[in-house]
Amino acid sequence: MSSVKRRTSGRTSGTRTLLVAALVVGTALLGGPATAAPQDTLHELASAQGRYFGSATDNPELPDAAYAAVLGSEFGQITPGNSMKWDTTEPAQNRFDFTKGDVVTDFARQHDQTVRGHTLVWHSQLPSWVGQLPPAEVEAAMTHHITEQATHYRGSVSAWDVVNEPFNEDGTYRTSPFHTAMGSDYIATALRAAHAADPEAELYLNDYNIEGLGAKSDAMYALASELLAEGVPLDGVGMQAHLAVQYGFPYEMRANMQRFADLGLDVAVTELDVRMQLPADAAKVATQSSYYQRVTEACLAVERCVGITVWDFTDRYSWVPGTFPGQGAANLYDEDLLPKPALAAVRTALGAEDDGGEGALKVLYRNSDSSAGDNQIKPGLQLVNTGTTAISLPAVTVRYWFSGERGAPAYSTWCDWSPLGCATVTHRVVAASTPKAGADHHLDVGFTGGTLAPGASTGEIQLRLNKTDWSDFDESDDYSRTGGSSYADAPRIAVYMGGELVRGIEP
Ligand code: 9MR
Repeated sequence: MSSVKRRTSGRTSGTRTLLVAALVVGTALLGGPATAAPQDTLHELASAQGRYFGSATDNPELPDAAYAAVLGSEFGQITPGNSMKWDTTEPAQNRFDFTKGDVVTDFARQHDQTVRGHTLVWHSQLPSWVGQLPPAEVEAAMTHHITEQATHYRGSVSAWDVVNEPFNEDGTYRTSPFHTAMGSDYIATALRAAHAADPEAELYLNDYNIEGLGAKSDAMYALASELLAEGVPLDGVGMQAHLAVQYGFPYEMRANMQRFADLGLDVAVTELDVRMQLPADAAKVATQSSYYQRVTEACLAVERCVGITVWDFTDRYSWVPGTFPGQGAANLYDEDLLPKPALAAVRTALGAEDDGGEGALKVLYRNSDSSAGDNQIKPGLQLVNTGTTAISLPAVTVRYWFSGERGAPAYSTWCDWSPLGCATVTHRVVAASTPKAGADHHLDVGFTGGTLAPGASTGEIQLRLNKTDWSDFDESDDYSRTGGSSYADAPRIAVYMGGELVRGIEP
């Protein structure tokens, strides 16, 4: 039985972790304000917890250089969204074509990523010839398909979704050519064929709506128990986790994962996204962030949860709007590849709070301006020292990006109130050196003096800016702005110490 195999992802945060440690030790010895580390990637954060963090991808997306840069750097695992499905790899009987899947495994190799193979046996995206076979020929065709594909990808694919979506919502078996021909035995037959072709690959059953306790996950649990009792090679269960803010969070997700783990199986979150009815608003975005965070926390709480894969990381390439008209905004990054609050929530759940070790600085933001179309921008900021050494405030710059639109290129900036005293707070608008949509200028906030003790906050700094001709802004696309009127984490506001980015994500 291979179910006791335990594999974490290949790539770790080795080099960067050493560098961070050196910086932290160095500053601790000097006793001065700490220098924080460059931001860890999602996969580095997950690796530090013994997990991988991955994303689906697809062949049409890979030529998009900006997209591929994030895919290749932020994630340690990828899953092809379509190119290893039966209709692509064996469109006509015994005519195999692995060209598209090979592009994905090549990308993974170049970026030191593992690949989850998706999927060998599924009722959907199945070429019509399979359904047209006489039932007596389906088993041989299935076994042949699995053997050819799993053999081709030996060494390139670390885990297979061998059977995808075998159940109906009520826990009965879904009708498919495979079930019609072999009954539920097709599942054990498929697992055995995959194991024979690639004994090293982790073999999974994968389904949606099995993240929480319920009839469908009970059915998967009964099936997995039975297969293990019969000695069928099964290593894990994949929980797709296509969630929606309007349907609530899966019931008892952690306990559900744990019961599979207690059988001796690995668990993986394989297709995470959290959609919503459009347009998005602050409440839906907050719910979405909390769902992403809770899924991450559930996985970290279950030792045998090996990792999380998002079903693509950007709204630019989401399957959701095409399948659920009127819904979307389901991913960690928006259509412009800008990070959304959900990304910060995942990072926090993965322990990013400790980024930079001692002396870590956190920025909180609120929008004190209810109008996105008037002639002023009014960010409220607070800095909190979450570390254990004091931070010298003159070393700190906070940067808020916005777009100036047309009008005068000159700006006035104001500090309206701060418990530090506005005389201590410096502020100016600077034209961005590489202007981007929604981010052609930034407000830079600094300090003339002062120290922030461990655990201390600067308190609220009320800032305001306008163009000198008092023409209106269109803040709706401004990179750093959110609509939130209470203080919250602000992943799109950057904090620099001694000129080095220590918090937030630049546009
Ligand atoms: O992301 C895939 C999308 O591009 C396809 O059009 C769709 C067709 O069924 O399949 C999507 O991926 C599915 C995955 O293979 C299985 N779980 C549900 C996913 C979303 O539909």
